[in-house]
Amino acid sequence: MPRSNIRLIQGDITTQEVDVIVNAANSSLLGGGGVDGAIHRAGGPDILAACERLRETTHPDGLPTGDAVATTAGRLPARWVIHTVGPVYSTNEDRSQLLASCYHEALRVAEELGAQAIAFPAISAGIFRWPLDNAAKIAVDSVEAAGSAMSEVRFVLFNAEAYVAFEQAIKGLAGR
Ligand code: AR6
Repeated sequence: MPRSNIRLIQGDITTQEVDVIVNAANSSLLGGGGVDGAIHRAGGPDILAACERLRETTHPDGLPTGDAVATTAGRLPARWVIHTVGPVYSTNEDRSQLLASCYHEALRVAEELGAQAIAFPAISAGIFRWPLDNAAKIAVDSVEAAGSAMSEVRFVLFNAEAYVAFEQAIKGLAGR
């Protein structure tokens, strides 16, 4: 049976009232489109300022794919944004482990912060072109495998198609 701490929501991740929201960022940490753009717009300039400080201090070369790092959430209802960098989808190379690592690392950093509830978008499933059904399966399997003690792991899906893909992935867990 899947762990009961996984919850699916269709909506906008920037409005979620959780301790941590996860950003599908890029290695520069300096913003972009998709959910990254939405988080910086809604959260205001403090998030970018914190990312710039990371680039000047601990992350001069940027954030490697599959890693995660926390900043303030600025004006968002969450307390922290955890930025992670998903892999660009490739048909030549299996990058599934890097995508799984985004979920594991984000959960690890969230637990270090003492977070109880975290919200994830469908990392890599937009501009980075990962096929949705497979991105959903990797996301759900990774969270399940992490066995996080967090009270809630919420996937916030932007449209009905993504919601259904995650619903199917959870059914896949239940069938095992
Ligand atoms: N709330 C929840 N999900 C969203 C939102 C939102 N407000 N906006 C988009 N999504 P993407 P990636 C969904 O492209 O594929 C950026 O430029 C979207 O429908 O945001 O990891 C970064 O800087 C899709 O299902 O992230 C990187 O350069 C999912 O979020 C690059 O895009 C992820 O889509 C990262 O690409």
